[in-house]
Amino acid sequence: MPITTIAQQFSHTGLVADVRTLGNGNINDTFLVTTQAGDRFVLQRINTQVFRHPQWVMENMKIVTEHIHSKLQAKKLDDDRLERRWETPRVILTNSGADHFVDEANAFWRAISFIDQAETIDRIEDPRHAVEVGIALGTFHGLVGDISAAALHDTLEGFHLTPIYLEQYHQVLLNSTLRQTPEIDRCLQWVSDRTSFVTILEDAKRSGKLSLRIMHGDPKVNNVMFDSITHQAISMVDLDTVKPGLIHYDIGDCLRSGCNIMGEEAENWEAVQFDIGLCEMILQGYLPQVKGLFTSFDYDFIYDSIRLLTFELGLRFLTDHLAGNIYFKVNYPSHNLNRAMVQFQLMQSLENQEDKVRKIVEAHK
Ligand code: GN1
Ligand code: MG
Repeated sequence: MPITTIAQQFSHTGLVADVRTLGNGNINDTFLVTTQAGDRFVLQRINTQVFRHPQWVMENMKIVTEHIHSKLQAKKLDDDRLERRWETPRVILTNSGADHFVDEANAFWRAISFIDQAETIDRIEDPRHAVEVGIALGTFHGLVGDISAAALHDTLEGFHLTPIYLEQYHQVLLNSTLRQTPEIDRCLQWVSDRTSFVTILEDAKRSGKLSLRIMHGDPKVNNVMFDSITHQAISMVDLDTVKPGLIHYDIGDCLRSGCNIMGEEAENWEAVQFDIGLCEMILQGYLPQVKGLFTSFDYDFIYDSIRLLTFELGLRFLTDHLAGNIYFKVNYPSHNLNRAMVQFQLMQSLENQEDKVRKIVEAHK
């Protein structure tokens, strides 16, 4: 079925004029649809190998976006002058009122609103963006902080549970026939030196120090939208992974993404560094927004969460490389290996700056 026919299912304002690829997601396929009337929306094909229950993804997304939307509406009514622009993507139903469309090849499609007059960046180049990234994640956590974790489905079992990724890595390693190279050896060493800390967040969860909340699940820099004119953060997008979890997965993921100036796709991984100045700015944006939500333990685990999530993503890329690139999309055979090395190098640079990160957190308590 041509993609315009699929897009047409979600178009309420006339004929679809154009469909083009949008962004560079590693899992789903994303398109920008423009109608003849000039309206735009986002069309996505969900990777059902990863998201085994796409209906649950839609249910979570509807609960969260409706919750945020009604809060924003109430705030607008309360004081008709919102302090800053803030928007949430919203689910667009098909012409027959469904929240998704299954085509004849059994692919799962859904549409969401397009946020206009906004842009995304893959890496933080202007330090002013760093504070905004922190404000964005904090605003999001604040807006969803009163949804009970039990209200959402677990759409991706094991997502961000590092001990499970470590088990999968050991399994894959046993069966891998890949030739060992100096790069792979280096990665194996990076992992084996750190296996004892992989349970740190899960242990904190089990002992009640950290509790389940609603997390974004993928708050990397290019999932924050900035107003094209003011350059203020105005939305957190890519809500597929919104589900019960620790907000520390988000904190770690956001900082490992934001503090890597060279970006996840850097080719010369050896030059990658964790930028402590950006870390300070992101936390300076984030922490004031979550003051009301945070316990003293929440502060204590910030450093560990950055370290763990950086390690975890390196491990996930490495495992996928060893397994033959079955999870993340790749452009060349060693793409996931290179991505893994970027994360491990970033982690090592962060480890060398542990004291500084802890001091920044202390100062913002
Ligand atoms: C994947 O597809 P994308 O880019 O939104 C992944 C994230 C990783 C990210 C790394 C469901 O997200 O966990 O952090 O790649 N999403 C899933 O770029 O695995
Ligand atoms: Mg994502």
